Amino acid sequence: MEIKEKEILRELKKYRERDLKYEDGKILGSMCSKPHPISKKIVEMFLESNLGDPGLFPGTKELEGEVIKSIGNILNNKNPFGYIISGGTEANITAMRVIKKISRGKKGKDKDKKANIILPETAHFSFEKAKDMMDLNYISPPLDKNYIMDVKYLKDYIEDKREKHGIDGIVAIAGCTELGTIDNVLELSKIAKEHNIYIHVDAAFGGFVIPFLEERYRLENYNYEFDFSLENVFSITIDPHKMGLAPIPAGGIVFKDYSFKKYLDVEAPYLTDTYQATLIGTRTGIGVATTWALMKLLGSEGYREIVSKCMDNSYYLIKKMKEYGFEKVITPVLNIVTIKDEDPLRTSLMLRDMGWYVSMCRCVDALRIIVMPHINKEHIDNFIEALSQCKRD
Ligand code: EBR
Repeated sequence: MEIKEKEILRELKKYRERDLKYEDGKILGSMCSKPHPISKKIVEMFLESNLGDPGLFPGTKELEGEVIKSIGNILNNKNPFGYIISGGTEANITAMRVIKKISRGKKGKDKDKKANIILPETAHFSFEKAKDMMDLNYISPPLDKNYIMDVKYLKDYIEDKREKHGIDGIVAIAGCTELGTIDNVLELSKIAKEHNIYIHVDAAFGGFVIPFLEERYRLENYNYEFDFSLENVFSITIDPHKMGLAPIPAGGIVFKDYSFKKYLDVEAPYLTDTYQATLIGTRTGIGVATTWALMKLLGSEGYREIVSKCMDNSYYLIKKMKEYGFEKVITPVLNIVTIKDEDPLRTSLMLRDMGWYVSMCRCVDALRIIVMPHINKEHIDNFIEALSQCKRD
């Protein structure tokens, strides 16, 4: 038996060795990073936990409540309600489910009408999945010169009499996947308040960055506000498995308060709880425990240090780009750097042949580099050399 086990593990190792490693510094397009080392022990400790049946795991369930409280704290919410789930995709789908349910209630006899939701062009593709499942109608206003939703256009659109009663939700992004930009949630909140519209903020990436962004990295005249202190922000996606350094799976969905639970609950007669609200039934408590531990261990100060290092390296990359004659699309808002490129697909494939993994923007011809905690200045030096070699070839 023992020999068999050893053989199996050896076999597995061979597969695992073919994977890229974050510490090699070649993964430049990922929003995940090497999990914090404390995670290993916690994964083992919580291996069999299942929050799909919380009555059997009351300790883990209590931890989830505490984590949501801590996350609520960084999002300016004293009474948060939510879950640590599989990731940003599940979180966004969950929020769309709530908007759809509320809109059905409002539409009364027209309840089969689609929910109309304003969503930026640059929104993550998880919203496409929600649309397929729930038959939603998305309206995408143009982007302004800062690559965020054009608020003026949106205001006019909503105030247009024909549309006035038809908008059920607005999705704003705080840390856009492509460029790291933040929608002007402050202005959106004013419009939403006036017209009684639900705002969901997708801060899957930015949620563990913006609250810890030091003043010196904040751009002038840029609006960084995105949380529950703004009226009509009713839900926020915030993923510990991105900049929170937790291992996958650890996504987060947080609502303004407990009253939103009723839109999610389904009866679950054979569980220890009468209702289940999460999309996924059987779910591990590992994300809850690791997030709880990391928030305690690192605290605001620890996260601030991590974010500052990433921002510092982002500006270092910008400096190197300048030296080598590469242009940025925008000054980085968060730790995402964009490099203008006439043929980003070709360049990214060339880079891949040289062992570098970068990704591309959709809304502009550019490469995008996510300067995650596993990236250091030496990696950046080597990358810039490789990029300039691509351009010489
Ligand atoms: C990027 C996920 C990613 C992770 C990509 C690792 C490449 C990697 N983004 O190697 C936003 C703003 C996102 C996002 C994912 C999701 C979905 C939602 N919103 O379900 O955890 O940037 O993948 O998050 P997920």
